[in-house]
Amino acid sequence: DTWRYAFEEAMDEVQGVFAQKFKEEIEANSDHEIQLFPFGTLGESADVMEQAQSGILQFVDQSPGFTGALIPEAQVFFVPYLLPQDEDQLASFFENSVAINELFPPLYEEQGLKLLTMFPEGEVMMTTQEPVTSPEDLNEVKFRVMTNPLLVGSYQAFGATPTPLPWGEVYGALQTGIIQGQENPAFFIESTKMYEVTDHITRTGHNNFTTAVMANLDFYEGLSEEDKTLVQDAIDVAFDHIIEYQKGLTEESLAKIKEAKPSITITTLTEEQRQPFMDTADEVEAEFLEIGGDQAEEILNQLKEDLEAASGES
Ligand code: 6CS
Repeated sequence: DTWRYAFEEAMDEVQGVFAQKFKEEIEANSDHEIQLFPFGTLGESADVMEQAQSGILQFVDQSPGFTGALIPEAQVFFVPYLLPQDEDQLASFFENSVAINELFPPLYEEQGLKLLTMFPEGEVMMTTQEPVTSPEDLNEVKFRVMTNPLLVGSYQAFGATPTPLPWGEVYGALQTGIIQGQENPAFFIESTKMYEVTDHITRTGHNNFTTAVMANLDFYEGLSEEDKTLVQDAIDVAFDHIIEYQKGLTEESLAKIKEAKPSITITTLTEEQRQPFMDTADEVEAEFLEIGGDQAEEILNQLKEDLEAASGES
């Protein structure tokens, strides 16, 4: 039989590399086949999620940037400066987190989804048409964010005018001036040529992109024990692969951007310049506790504990 797996990126982008590894493992170890659907083949993230919930798709990769609209607790990933940038610490956190491995799965199940894994996709950077060194520089800047209420709140706190849009509209909106900025990891800024329609990259260090791989719950529960193990093992192999694959990717991607567009500026904000952005974290955290669902507080506290544990291990 054939299992359908959709993701929000192209085949050679991070989610695609993960999906290809998953497919390779499943097909090498069983008679099942995986059919991959990259971004653009089945609609926007919101459309794809409906297909996964209804069982048209067996697997889906969707980041909390979109799932946060469905599962309010998943918005926790948009409290600024919560996640570290250290790659080893992040990998250990995602692998061992009690919040991710125990608290989130029942919340995804309520939406008909079996949460299989979450993994990091890299440091999130702002790309804008004017330079940004302080929140004042974001004043009046229409800044595209994923359709996640807390991410909207976070950019409001940063002083920008957040504009939630599905991914497919971002390039055109920057080109026509409807928006003047967006955020994403370096590999994605490079592969989707965001540098063609923005002139400045700013490393504020406020987040690392998180994504999640899920199965349709009824499909997953209908699998034999053997197939469940097959799926879990393939997820574990793909997780290790994607962590390894991303080593050095941020710097390589920035170098490619600089080569393609020498006039682009890439600015890493100093601790002092970051401070006013960091100062918004408490306010955004408070907003999360308001809008993050019944388990917001439990998830936030557990996540902080898990991060603390991961910082000790790496
Ligand atoms: O900004 C976005 O919407 C997209 N960013 C990434 C890194 N992956 C998929 C997502 O749709």
